[in-house]
Amino acid sequence: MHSKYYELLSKQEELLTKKNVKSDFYNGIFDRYVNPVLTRDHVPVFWKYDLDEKTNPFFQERLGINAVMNSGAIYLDGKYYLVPRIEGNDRKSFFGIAVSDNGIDNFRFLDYPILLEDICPEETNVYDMRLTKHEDGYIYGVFCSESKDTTVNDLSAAVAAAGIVRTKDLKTWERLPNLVTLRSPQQRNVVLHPEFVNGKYAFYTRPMDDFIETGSGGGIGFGLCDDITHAVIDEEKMTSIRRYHTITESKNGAGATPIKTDRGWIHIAHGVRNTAAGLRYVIYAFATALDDPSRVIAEPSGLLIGPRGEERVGDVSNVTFTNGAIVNEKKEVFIYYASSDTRLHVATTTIEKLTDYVFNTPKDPLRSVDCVKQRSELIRKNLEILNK
Ligand code: M1P
Repeated sequence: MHSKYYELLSKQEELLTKKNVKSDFYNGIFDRYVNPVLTRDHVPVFWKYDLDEKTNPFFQERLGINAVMNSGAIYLDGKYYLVPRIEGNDRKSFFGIAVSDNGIDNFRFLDYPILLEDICPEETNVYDMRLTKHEDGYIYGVFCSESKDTTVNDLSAAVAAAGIVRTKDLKTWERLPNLVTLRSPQQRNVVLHPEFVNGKYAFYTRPMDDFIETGSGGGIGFGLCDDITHAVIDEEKMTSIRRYHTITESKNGAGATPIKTDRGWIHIAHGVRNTAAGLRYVIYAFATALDDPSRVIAEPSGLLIGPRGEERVGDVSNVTFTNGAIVNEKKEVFIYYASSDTRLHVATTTIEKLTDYVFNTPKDPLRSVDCVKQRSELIRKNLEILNK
C-alpha cells in the first residue's frame, strides 16, 4: 500500500473523531456548532483513490468528491443517520449514509453509497433526499430526479421531478415511479408527510414552471394521492406562500419532514430572495394545524437560520438549506443544514424552545412602518421593565 494512504487515513481519523462543541453564537432559539458535521473530507479515502499500486502508482485521486451537503436525516435505534447529497468532481450527485451516536460529531459513512434502481433512463442527477418514517411502516426517501429538458434548444435546460424510494432497514431500497403532479410541470423540494391524511398519502410540493424559476408557483404546495406506488397528485393547495419583500419572495420550499408537536406540525423550510449578489437562501419555520397539515397556523417573521461567517462562502455562496431534522427521545431537535452548497452543519434546540419560537415570535408585518411599530412596542415594554 502507498504510504500516502496511511497518512490520509490518519488525518481523516483525526477529523472523524474530533469532538464538536457549541459555538458562542446565541439567540436563545438554537445552538450552532464550531465544526461542520460532514464535509467532503469525511468521505472514505477508498471512495476516491484506487489503492492498487499497479493501477495507481502515484496514488492519485481518481474519483474526487467536491461537496457533501443537503441531507435527509432519521433517528433509528438510538442512532442518528444522515443521507446527504454527495457531489463528485464530475458534478453528479448521489446519496451515501453516515451514522453517529450523538448527532453532532463522529459521523462515519457506511461502506457503499446508495445505488438507486435505474428505472428512469433519462435521469441525469439526483439530490436532496427527505426521509420520512411513515405510519405505513416504510421509511421513504423523496428526492429530486433531474433530467435534460429535450423540448428546448438549450444545453443547460433541465426538468426536475420527485423521485421516490422506500426501505425498512436503510440497506435495501425499492424505487417507486416518480411522483406525477398533473397541474405542475416541474417539482423540487417534495416532502412526504409522515401520517395519512384522510386515508391518503400527503406530499408537500413545490410547483414550478421551470427548472430555476417557480414562476406562477405560489409557494409550498400540499397534495394527496391514493397509491404511493403510482403516486399522482391532482390539486396542490398552497400552505406557506411566497410574499413580496420577504425572505420567500423569489421562491420557497419544504425542508425537513414536519415535526409533530402538541400545538401543530412544525415545518423547517427554506426561503429565497434575489439580491445584487444573486439568490440568498435562508431557513425559516412555520406551523400547520394537526387536523389539517396544509393550513398554516403560525409563521414567525423572517429567517430562523441564515448564512453567517464562513457559512456564507462556498460553491453557491450565501445559502443555508435544510432537508432533514431529527427529534430524539429527550425531545432534543437536531436541524441539519448545509451552507453554500458545500458542507453540512447541525443546529440543536428542543421541541419546547422550537415551539416557543414558532408560536410566540411575531409575524412579519410586511411593511417597514408596521415593523417599526412592532419593534417600538417591544422597546416600550422592555423600557418599562428596565426602568422599574
Ligand atoms: O443552490 C441552492 C439550492 O438550490 C436548489 O433549491 P431550490 O429548488 O429552492 O432553488 C436546490 O437545488 C438545492 O439543492 C440547492 O442547495
